[in-house]
Amino acid sequence: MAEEPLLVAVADGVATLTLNRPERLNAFTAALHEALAAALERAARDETIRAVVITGVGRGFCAGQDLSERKPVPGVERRDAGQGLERYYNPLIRRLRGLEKPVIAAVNGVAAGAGASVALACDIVIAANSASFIQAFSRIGLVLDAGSTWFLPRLAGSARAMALALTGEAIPALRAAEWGLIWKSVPDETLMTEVGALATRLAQGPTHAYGLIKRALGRSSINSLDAQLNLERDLQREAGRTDDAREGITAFLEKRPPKFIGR
Ligand code: T3D
Repeated sequence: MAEEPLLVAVADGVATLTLNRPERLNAFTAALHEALAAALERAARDETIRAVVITGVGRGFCAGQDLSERKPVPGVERRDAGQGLERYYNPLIRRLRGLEKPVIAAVNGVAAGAGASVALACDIVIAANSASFIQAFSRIGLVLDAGSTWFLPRLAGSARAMALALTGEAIPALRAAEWGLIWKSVPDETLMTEVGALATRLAQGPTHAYGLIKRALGRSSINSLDAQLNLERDLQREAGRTDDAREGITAFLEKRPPKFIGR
């Protein structure tokens, strides 16, 4: 039987989604996209899942689109390279950003092309020191996609974004952290322990409030300050009505750790 392209494990409120095509540095095929979409939809629906981790098997995190699925055929009309974005990548990035639960990318190795975009679309990115990020698109005559033209300048600034995009140079995890592209870079051997501890902590947190925080920060880059102040007011109203806000404040006043239920 063929190996599953995605391994899914759920424990202690954390869904760990592991891209499993190590011989191709976990490059995306249609089958991998479909498995990942199903796993993220389940994570959105299932109340017992309160945090998601995305990582890869082997020495790569993800090398973007599997180019063997895009082999040009001589004499055949050139394919529509926007089709894969419309069908798979754009819904994936929207799913990651729209999931109202924390998503952590545990970048275990090279993240290239849309693999780098997917990492940057996650809420918190922790990379192994040996990992790297490559805007590989221009190396093969394509344009940055899967959100990279949106994430890169916002995270790294426009000068760095432009140089990374045009040169396709690899940026090591440590520098990516220094530049604010990712949250942090850690020794390879501690990556999964650190990510596991963080994911477990987040899975015990105020999930509903986390979702609202994601929504607010997601809107901040397009909203005026005025609009953002109004949004914060509205979201705070919603957060303030949750069981978790009641518990958080009570626990603080009683000088004990809060016990959040995610609602
Ligand atoms: O059409 C649409 O849907 C548009 C959407 C596009 C989205 C995109 O992501 S476009 C960008 C696609 N990705 C790339 O261009 C990256 C291609 N890979 C590389 O440049 C290199 O593999 C890396 C720089 C990432 C790593 O280099 P290295 O030297 O560490 O590893 P390697 O030897 O190149 O790769 C190991 C194997 O994985 C190798 O296979 P082999 O020779 O052992 O049989 C290699 O061919 C394979 N591999 C790596 N990336 C891909 C891949 N096979 C298919 N597709 C890949 N993307």
